[in-house]
Amino acid sequence: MEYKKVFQSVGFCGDLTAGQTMEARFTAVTARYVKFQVQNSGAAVDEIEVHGNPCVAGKVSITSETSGTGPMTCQNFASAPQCSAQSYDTSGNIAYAGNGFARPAVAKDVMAGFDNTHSAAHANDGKYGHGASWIGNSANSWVKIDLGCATQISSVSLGRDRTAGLADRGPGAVCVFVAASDVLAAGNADDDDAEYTLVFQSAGFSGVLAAAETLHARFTAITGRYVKVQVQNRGAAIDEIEVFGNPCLPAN
Ligand SMILES: [Ca+2]
Repeated sequence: MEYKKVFQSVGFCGDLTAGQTMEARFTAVTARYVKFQVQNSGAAVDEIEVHGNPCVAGKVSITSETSGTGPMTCQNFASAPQCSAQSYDTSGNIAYAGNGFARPAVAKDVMAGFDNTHSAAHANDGKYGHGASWIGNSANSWVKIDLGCATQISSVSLGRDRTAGLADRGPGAVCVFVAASDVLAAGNADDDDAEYTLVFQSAGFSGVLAAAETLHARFTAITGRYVKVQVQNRGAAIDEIEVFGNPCLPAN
């Protein structure tokens, strides 16, 4: 009575060759205990990985580790920290425009005179840092990302400068919305009120992100294709928006 079956490997032949991983995906469910049953006597499992929302004290949290993984590079501006850009581990980020599914982000607006250097596409280009950041041009500006498929989404993370160079241009209040359909175009918010569902508001967040800090927004898992992140402050800078949930799967 305690456990509910959420996955059965129908169609799986029962053999995993060296190097293979079996991924079992199912509709998100809230639970603490996970039970994994295998048919064969003596079956060997080298590791069980469970993906979902990590345990946290609340729905908004801030971490401050320097989390880039690649070499520090320089782009769009002449010198650091303005030009700093650094790649990071994008493997779990279903909003990364280089993952084969997600599209480059669009925005309500971009800081005047900086259309290229602080473009919307910088919000999901796989790089942290001011040199690879989006900056809006109005209060309550927004960024939208097409994930490329309808999928389960459960958290969003964003920062101002994860290379730890700058700490100005804080976002103020942050809201996250999810939609099943949208006309994804820069500046286009037609029908957003009807199409998008508010899934997160940053209650308890100061509105300021110190250098290297990341805001993690967690919410009840919801199925959607489009993610909209709205920031209160005019001129807020976001170096990258990461979305976590079930990845899109290649068509059979
Ligand atoms: Ca970026």
